[in-house]
This record gives sequence, structure tokens and C-alpha cells, in this order.
Amino acid sequence: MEKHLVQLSKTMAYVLRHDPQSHGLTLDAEGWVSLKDLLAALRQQRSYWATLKEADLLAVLEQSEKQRFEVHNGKIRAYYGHSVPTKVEKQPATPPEILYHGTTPQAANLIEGRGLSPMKRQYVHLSADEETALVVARRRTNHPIILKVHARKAEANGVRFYLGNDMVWLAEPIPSDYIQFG
Ligand code: HQG
Repeated sequence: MEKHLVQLSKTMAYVLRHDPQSHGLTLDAEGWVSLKDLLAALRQQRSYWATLKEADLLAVLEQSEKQRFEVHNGKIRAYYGHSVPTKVEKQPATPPEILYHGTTPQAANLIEGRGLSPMKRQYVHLSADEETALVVARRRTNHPIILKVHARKAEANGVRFYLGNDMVWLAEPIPSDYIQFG
């Protein structure tokens, strides 16, 4: 992705996941804001974004390796990653048998004791396959640990799962009974 689009993507993620108020915006219950409002807010933020166009926001979606944002009916939202105080409503869904979580050795130790927690985000984030989990873990460590989550079993016992995008699943806290360590 072009360099200026990377910066734009990071700001979009910050606004749509963590702090819409910093840009005078409010997410609706499902995390949407109007594309026009987001564009107007970004244009004011930096002088070199003064002529930003809707096409630039759409280029972020098209050129990114990860599916982070969704556009529909003139609105945009982040698929996952939220930390805003009001929990965004996600669509509950039945997960595949197994999902994966990529993390650090230190966190894996803690997770073995107390299970997977959302930490600073609203939901626990899980990967649909091991390769994706590896990429997630490598953001934080050169010694990635991939945990296997028995998602279907956890769901059958009351843990809720939600659709993020095709590669990312979201969940409520997952007790360690459903997690395979090594
Ligand atoms: C760990 C990125 C201690 C957890 C990625 C992780 C993903 C615990 C960290 C998405 C714990 C939270 C989310 C416990 C979990 N004790 N540590 N009980 N339970 N942890 O960033 O899953 O590029 O909030 O293992 O690719 O790393 O931003 O979650 O290390 O898809 O689009 O606490 O964000 O996508 O870290 O990443 P995060 P994550 P983007």
C-alpha cells in the first residue's frame, strides 16, 4: 500500500475503533459513521488532507492486505479492534471447530492461568487459520506462540462468538479449558 495511504489507514483505525470523539464523530450501535462526516473530519485534521476524497478512503480498503473496514450505504465501520466505551453490536455466529490465537510466550503463560481476555479491546480476537495467527503474534514477538481454541465446544458451553471479517473472529472471554497449549 502507498505510504500516504498507510497513514490514512492508521488514522481511520484510530477514529473508527478507539476515539471517534477526537474527530467530533459518534459511532452508531453497530459502529458505523457516515463516510461524508469522516471525510470532512479528516480534511480538517491535516493540511495535506484538505483535498482528501472519498476515493482515497476507498483506496485504503482496496489496497490493504487486511480487511479492516467495511463500507455500505454511504457509511463506514471497522470490522474489529474496537475499544470505545460502548460495546459495538456484532452479529453472533457459530464458529468453526477450531480457531487460533497468536501471542507472546509471556501472555500465553498468563492465558493458561486465566483464559483469553479482551484486554483493552471489547472482544477477544481470534484467527481463522494458523498463518494469520502467526502474523498477529509477530507484531509483538520473534517467538510466536499459537494457541488452538476449541471454539465450537466453547460456544456449546455458552461462550458467544461473533463475525469479524473472513479471517478474524471475535468472542467473549474464553476460559482456558477450551484452549490447547502446545
Ligand atoms: C493478550 C490486529 C494476559 C493477547 C491483529 C494479546 C488482530 C492476555 C494481547 C487484532 C490475556 C491483546 C487483535 C490474559 C489475552 N492475560 N494477556 N488473560 N488474554 N492476552 O492487540 O489479538 O493490524 O488487543 O494474547 O492482527 O493481538 O490492528 O489483540 O497479545 O487481528 O488490524 O493480550 O489487531 O489487527 O492485544 O490483535 P490486542 P490481538 P490490526
